Amino acid sequence: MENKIVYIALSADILHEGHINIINTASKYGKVIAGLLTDTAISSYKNIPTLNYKQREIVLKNIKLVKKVIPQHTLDYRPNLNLIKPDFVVHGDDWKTGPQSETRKQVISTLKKWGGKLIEPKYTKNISSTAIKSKLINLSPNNRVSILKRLLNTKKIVRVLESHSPLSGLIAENVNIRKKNSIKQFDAMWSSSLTDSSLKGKPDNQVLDFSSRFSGLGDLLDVTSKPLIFDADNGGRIEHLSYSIKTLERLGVSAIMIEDKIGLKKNSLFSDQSGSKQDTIKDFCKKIQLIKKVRKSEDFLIGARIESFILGKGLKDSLKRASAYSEAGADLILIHSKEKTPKEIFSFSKIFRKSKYSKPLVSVPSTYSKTNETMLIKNGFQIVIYANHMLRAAYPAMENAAISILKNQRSYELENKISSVKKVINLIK
Ligand code: SPV
Ligand code: MG
Repeated sequence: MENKIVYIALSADILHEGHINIINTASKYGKVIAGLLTDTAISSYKNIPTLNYKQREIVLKNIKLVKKVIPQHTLDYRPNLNLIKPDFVVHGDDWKTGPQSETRKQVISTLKKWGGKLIEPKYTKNISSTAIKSKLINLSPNNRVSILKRLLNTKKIVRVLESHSPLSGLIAENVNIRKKNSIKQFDAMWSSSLTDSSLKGKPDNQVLDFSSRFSGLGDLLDVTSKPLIFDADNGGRIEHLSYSIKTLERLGVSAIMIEDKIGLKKNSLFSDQSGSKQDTIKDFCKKIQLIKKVRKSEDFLIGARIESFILGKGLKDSLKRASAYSEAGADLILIHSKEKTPKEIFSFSKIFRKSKYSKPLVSVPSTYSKTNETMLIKNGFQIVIYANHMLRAAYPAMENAAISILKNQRSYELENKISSVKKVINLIK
């Protein structure tokens, strides 16, 4: 077996005895080459790994029985198999059924081309990195903060869901749909001023102060692990901003989003924006520069939200502001719009993404909701925020339940439209 080559593929985020079993078995058949899944490959079917590629590579390279580590860029083994033509591939026998069975078939038929063989040791039961990680849900704030930046470097588009409570945060955390080998899920949460205010029965005009919103945020972050972007309206008074940044970073928030409006705040989706004023470029840049100066970590991102289209100022003004905000230190640019189509934001991205000030672009498709993620990616957007949908879904559901009880003078008619008591009791494990 001296000159034989054995290929194994793994994520190796948390190394456990299951991995060691595979590596040991593989080493009995020849020289072990490990295909280490890249962050992009991993995040196509589960959460982004805790350790990045470089960190995982160092660990794996220092395992005695692993002779070489190469990147595996997709879940598909075939590109690496065709490259190194191994005599053997070793994989646990758990992939004979389920979503990976197709990959298994591809491996067998590719190996056949040069007479290679698939070896399938018995899968080590009850152990997986994902299971270990779920026990470690209490991420340290530092770990959580940096995830958003890593996602931006890994995913075509970072998908963000509004979360106004710990319970809605758990939906953003856990809901996913699987399609063959890939998984679709939310990558991050949006703390919205609109839905935080509505939840408290107050208008979205900053009457709900940051202290109250931060304390709600603590509860949400207690039970979730995904990164969060905080909608800070216009950031409040510049004299108070450094205190807010300190709290947000301590809580583990990954980004602050500030908008360039001043005066009594009005929600941007109101058709009547009279009385709303835009900040001067100079003053808004001062806020960005201050955040840049006081933040502890460069992984805590500064989002600048441009309201030119909302206030009818047009493309030229929005581009001028984007360049200035980017130069002042914004890490993300949110170009907001309340049009029914993405025409104006796409005209913006077409020019801005080619400029030397280009930064990752954020879209909030509340009014142009026919626009899908593929179209946003094609037009240069890297973050999409579904900014209010959890609250908008909850409100009519609760209202309908109340109306049904009034109409029928009992709750029976509701039973199959709402969660069973048993389901609610078992909701929180
Ligand atoms: C929010 O969700 O509070 C926002 C987005 O700021 S918008 O409602 O479109 O202004
Ligand atoms: Mg808001």
